[in-house]
Amino acid sequence: MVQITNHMPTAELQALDSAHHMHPFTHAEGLAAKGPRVITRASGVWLTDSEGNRIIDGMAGLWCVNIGYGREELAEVAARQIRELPYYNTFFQTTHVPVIALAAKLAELAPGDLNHVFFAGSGSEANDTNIRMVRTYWDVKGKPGKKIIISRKNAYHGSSVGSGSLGGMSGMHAQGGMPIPDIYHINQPNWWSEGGDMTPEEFGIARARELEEAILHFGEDRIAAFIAEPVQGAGGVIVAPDTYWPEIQRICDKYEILLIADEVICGFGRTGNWFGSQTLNIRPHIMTIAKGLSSGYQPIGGSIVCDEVASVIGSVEFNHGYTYSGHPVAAAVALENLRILEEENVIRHVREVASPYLRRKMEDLTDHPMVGEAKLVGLMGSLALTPDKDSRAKFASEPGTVGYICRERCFANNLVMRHVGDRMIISPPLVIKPEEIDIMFDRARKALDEGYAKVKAEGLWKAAS
Ligand code: PXG
Repeated sequence: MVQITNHMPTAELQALDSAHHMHPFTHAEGLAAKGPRVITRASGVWLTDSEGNRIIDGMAGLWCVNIGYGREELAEVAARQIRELPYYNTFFQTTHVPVIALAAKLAELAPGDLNHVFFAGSGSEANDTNIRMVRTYWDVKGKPGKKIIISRKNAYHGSSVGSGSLGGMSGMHAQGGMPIPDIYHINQPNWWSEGGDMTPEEFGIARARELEEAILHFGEDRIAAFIAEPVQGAGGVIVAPDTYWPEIQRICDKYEILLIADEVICGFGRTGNWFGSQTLNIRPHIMTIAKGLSSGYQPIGGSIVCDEVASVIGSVEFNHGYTYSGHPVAAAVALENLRILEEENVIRHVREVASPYLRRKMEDLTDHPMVGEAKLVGLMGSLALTPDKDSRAKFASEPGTVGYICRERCFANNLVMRHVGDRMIISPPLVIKPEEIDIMFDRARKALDEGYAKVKAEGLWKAAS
């Protein structure tokens, strides 16, 4: 077999990649024509590619590398665990020390009586667990009619058939027979794009009331749960108006339904607290976790479940689980990651240093002709691009055209900053320092200037009518 290494020429790696590797959410022919960037190593907030470029990672990988790259301690823990016990399952009346320790630590960190953890290999798997768990909960409680899970348009909850159905991404639903039955989507609290003439406060209430309307429409006896991200991530870092979550909480309290907070992105410090539910004052029955749980060093996810739901589920045999539920190496690495987040006060750094600094830099950027709203919670931010700030106009071009141009300019300037439609997304490792935020924003401004010039040159500086 040919030895494939970091030292092969980029073009050869790209050719092999195109020949054999199917990428997620990718138009393969387009990528093959262009060639993917080959990332070879990383340290702190910096990536290196096969051409030797140093790229600043404004996305923490995929919203997950919270403690930054290259932490030796995690490598040590993984190696030690592989030597001691690389794998054992948690199915047949067995357990092991890493999974016990991680579950106990999560119960300590999670708010309220969220004291029980069902592990999975990813956020998608965890949300599939949640679908089965909440429906089983109501079955056991003698209310089998309660099956419908209410979610939101433009939410992201994963890519498996179940979690992709919970998500509200129309492009995903168009492929492969989704959504599954008994999932219903209400509108998202995206004031900038959908708020019309309402104030953000009015709009927040109006969008929250859609939950109540849906409950009344189907009947409380048919609704199992409501699921939402505290701050929508993949949908474009949509921060709900201040009035939204209190109203959602009121509605969930009033009717007998379970509240699932999908903390896959918001969890583990991203919003300036351990969980987004704490930042937004939400009291969920179940939290979905993944990503920052291990800072992405190992694939691991799970559901943190409240006493009541765990006790009802515990009264029957719950026929559910994954080979890698509570994988010992992933659990040990996650535990070490939590130790670092805690002992190095990373979340306090987010709240007191990095987030206020990033906020100033983002607000400075709103003087750019293309940048409308700047939104930030903790270290999760977005910039809305618009041809007319006053009217919050959309571009006349296909949504995402301008965002893509700007993302390409970021990439060319060795900055990873993504676009979702015509919003630019920022979600750096939580350990980012002010001087690194400066570098990120020097590059971002340059990229936006170049993007703006290109948008004008291509005749795209036009508002939709
Ligand atoms: N819930 C939320 C809130 C997520 O953001 C998942 C669940 C699914 O997790 P897994 O581990 O199965 O991927 C996610 C994942 C993007 C992007 O383009 C975001 C995610 C995944 C892939 C791409 O922003 N989030």
